[in-house]
Amino acid sequence: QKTIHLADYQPFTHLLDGVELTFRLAPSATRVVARLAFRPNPARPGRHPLRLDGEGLKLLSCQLDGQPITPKTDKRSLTILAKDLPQGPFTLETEVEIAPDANTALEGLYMSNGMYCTQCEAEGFRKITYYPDRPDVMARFKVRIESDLPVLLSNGNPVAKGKGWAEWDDPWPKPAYLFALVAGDLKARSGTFRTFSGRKVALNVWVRPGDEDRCAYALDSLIRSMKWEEEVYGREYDLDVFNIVAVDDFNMGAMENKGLNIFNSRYVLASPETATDEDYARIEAIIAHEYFHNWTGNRITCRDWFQLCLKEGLTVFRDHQFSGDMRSAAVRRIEDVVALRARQFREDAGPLAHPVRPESFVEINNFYTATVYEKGAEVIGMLKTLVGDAAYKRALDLYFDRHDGDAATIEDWLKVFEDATGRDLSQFKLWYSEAGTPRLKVQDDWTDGVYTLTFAQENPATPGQPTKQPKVIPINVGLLNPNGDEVVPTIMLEMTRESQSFRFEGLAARPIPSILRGFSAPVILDRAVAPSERAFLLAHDTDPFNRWEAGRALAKDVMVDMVTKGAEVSADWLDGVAAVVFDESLDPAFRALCLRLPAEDDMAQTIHAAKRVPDPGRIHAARREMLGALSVRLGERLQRLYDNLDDGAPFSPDAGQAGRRALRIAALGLLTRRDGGKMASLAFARAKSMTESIGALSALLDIRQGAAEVAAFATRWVGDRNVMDKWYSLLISHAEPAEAAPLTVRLTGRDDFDWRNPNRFRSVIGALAGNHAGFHHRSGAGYRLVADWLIRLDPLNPQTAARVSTAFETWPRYDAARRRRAKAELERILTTPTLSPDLREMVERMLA
Ligand code: HT7
Ligand code: ZN
Repeated sequence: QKTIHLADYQPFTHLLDGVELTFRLAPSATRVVARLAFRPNPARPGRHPLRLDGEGLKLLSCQLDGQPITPKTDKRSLTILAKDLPQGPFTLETEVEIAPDANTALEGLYMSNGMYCTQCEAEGFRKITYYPDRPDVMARFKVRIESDLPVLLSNGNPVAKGKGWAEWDDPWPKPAYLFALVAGDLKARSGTFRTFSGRKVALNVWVRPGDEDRCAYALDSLIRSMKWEEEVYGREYDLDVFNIVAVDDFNMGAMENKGLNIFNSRYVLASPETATDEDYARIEAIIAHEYFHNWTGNRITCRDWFQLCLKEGLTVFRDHQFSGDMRSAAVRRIEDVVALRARQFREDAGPLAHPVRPESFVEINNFYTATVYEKGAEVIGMLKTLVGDAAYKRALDLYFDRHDGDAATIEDWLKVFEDATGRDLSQFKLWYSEAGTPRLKVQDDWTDGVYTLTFAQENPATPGQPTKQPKVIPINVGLLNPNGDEVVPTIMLEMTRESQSFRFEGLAARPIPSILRGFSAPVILDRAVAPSERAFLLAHDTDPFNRWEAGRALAKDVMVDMVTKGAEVSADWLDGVAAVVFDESLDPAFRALCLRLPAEDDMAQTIHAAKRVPDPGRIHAARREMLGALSVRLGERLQRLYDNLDDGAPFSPDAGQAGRRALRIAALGLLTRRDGGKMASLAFARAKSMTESIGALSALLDIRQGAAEVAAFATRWVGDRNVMDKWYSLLISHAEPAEAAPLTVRLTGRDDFDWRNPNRFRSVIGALAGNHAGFHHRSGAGYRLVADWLIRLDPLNPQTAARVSTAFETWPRYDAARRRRAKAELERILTTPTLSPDLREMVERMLA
């Protein structure tokens, strides 16, 4: 399969003035009639053939301006030669047959539990009909659906319906990737929203019968998202209806199809008994994310797939802002940075590193990555920090005014900021074109009453990019005096050179610096800091992110010393955490975060970045030892904390209650290390919510107890797919290193291990890949098992197989024996006959 390059972009040869689609639905023989009104594109002068994308289609008929023709077709396209095309506008009508019931890749039109649904991003529409399947070809769609199923949905507004049919009209021109169709026996939970200009919008969350009572939170999140976007961005919704549909078989989280968002059911359905607090927060964020795409993605879309970060980075940034406003902004920021480091820093440090705006790809589905999404959002956060809030608002208003209806580029986006602020952003643009996480070395000096901070940036080599240029880095800094008072409140230092110093005068004593407050740039801070200084910041920093960060850095220092030098758990860390955890003036959610230790993969990444070879077994043991020491250090006060955090109030998913539950569960986890599991068993039996059940089960599994509770959980939830996914992944992610692969083998033998379902595959095989010490066990059993399953899934669902294959992206970090084993598995995957281009591209990049 060939590589596509950004530099080769050309507009499409023709423009599309209108699209009329008729679907006659049948599981194994759906007929799709497409009437496409074309005219030559003045941006491509001269005469050109018309080449439409199409894959897996059976062409039944084709007419040009009403005359039957026989176009040239191959496996990927339909072509009409230039000499056979009129020089002006013309209409092409095709009829094709497709088989949604045989579509296991879940791309195009497919079936999930008897329901028809679509997934067209990025290039799925070509599996539905012949079409110029690229985001810069935008058109108005009219859709007719014929089926006996009771609910027939598509994009836009409903225009008419009768027995066995329905018609939809979308007044907003859109690219084909935003097309959607759903047909099924569905029930809705409905509401309404009045936009600020007075438009009444009917809202529906469609689910399988029986699930209606689990949609309230999704609907409420949607209404809050609509209101927030009006208030904060001044943007309102633009159709009469907004439909959300939950499906069980879905490759990703959700999809922002115009007026008809389709969701993985795990990000819609929630009740206190079935969803954890984390699920609630994620549902709120994903509902908001998809809704926000209506402006950032749909009204203004991408010119080509290289510009994916234009819609994804901005929409993630906006959903982070929204979640911060709905919940504690500080806690959300910490959680977002934890996720960024776990996924994006990991990607950026390995063979799959690529720029936020890649310059080439084989399979675009492989570029829906943490770099495009999360680093893309961080880049926008930096832009906002650099220009300030008021200028950001002006720039966004200009962006919406100038580009509404466009298929835009990163150049368009940056130009808007340049025009709104007068700044030159050519150096800033490097954040889009250069991969890798910059390392920021910091030194400080106190001489003659002048405090100087000197920063040096290192931009590491990444695949295909051996050398880099200095980037613009906004560094938010505050200074504290030795009493813990803030003597210099947060200021932004704008670093533009490879090395740069900033002076602070007028201070009475050498200050303690709080650097990179709020994580103002996605960089690795490299500064040798004494444990006492980290403990000081953990106790006093007024910036909540950096306060947490001080504790995290201290924990990492301790763990690195334990793993590499056999050191003991440090008292500085234990005392610092104890002070925060029992400080009643602090938000419980924040205290819970301070109790959480760095993940094992994060530790391996940290050790590798320090140019050492991580040992997964030792990291696992050190982490466990730290938890044991913490449990002893926090002592009896932990019990009081645990008891006092239960106020007996009825369940609410709000952030306040969720924070108290998080702290209570963290306390339970530590108490369980000392009581052999008595309290956790009791907590499991009395649990009033899924958060509490999972919290108690995790505590038990961590001390290798809980067999009865594990069985009881499975008996109770055996018929509930989403809850059983939690059960599978909980068991595997808590398995001991040597046990993880054998346990996975046993669980894959269960009748309900439906590996064709992406959620189930991820909750089992993905969970093994996420059990750091288990996946990287020196036996190689983890590598082998994951590779076996990737090979098995790939022919059915290449997208999900390719995504899960990133489990191997860190293989170069480890010792020679592990590297040899992992590499052998990757090479074995490559020898598989009929390997998909998706998985091949990933494996080849990982081996390069
Ligand atoms: N924009 C959506 C991306 C997406 C997707 C991409 C490839 C394959 C399947 C997919 N499902 C959804 C989701 C989003 O970012 O909002
Ligand atoms: Zn998105």
